[in-house]
Amino acid sequence: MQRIAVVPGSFDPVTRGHLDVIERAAGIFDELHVVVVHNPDKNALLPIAQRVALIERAVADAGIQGRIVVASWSMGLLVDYCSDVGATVLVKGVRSQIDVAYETPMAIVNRHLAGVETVFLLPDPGNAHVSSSLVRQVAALGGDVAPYVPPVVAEYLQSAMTP
Ligand code: COD
Repeated sequence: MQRIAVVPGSFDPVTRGHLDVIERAAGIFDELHVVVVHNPDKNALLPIAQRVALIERAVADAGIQGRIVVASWSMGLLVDYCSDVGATVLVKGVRSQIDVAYETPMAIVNRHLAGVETVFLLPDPGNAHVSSSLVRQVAALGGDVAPYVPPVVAEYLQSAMTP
């Protein structure tokens, strides 16, 4: 049986922390969907189509594009996307107790709604401090984001933020 999983996120923008989780999840599952979802609790920087394009470039540059589908979802429940593509597992990265507290109710509800299980991966310690919001802040203030994001994202942010 094909094991299909979904890695959802805002990915605004995709970071080295996200890419690490995506790469490790791709090693566990037969097919992986990386899905950009609008998070209404966050002020977005990049349009969703741009986030999708940057993830596609980053996974291609990392040489892990083989069994990875990059998509976006704005049609309702995330578990409906899972059902559309035959995915039975969500993969989330958890960096801290704050992430665990945020993710736990969603994991329970997604299992109740559709029987979709959530698998949590711990971050690589070198990426545990990395977040998209930190990247957005450093970029907005003119700092170097290269240590935190794939090269394609660093190039994009540098050109997009330069007046
Ligand atoms: N290392 C490891 N993991 C990381 C790192 C890092 N450095 N940075 C982020 N992550 C993890 C996050 O913990 C998260 O699991 C994932 O990567 C994505 O992170 P973000 O910040 O890009 O995305 P979020 O947290 O804004 O995404 C939230 C979702 C949109 C995925 C969430 O709100 C969701 O699942 N929504 C579903 C809507 C729905 O169906 N709701 C009803 C039922 S719950």
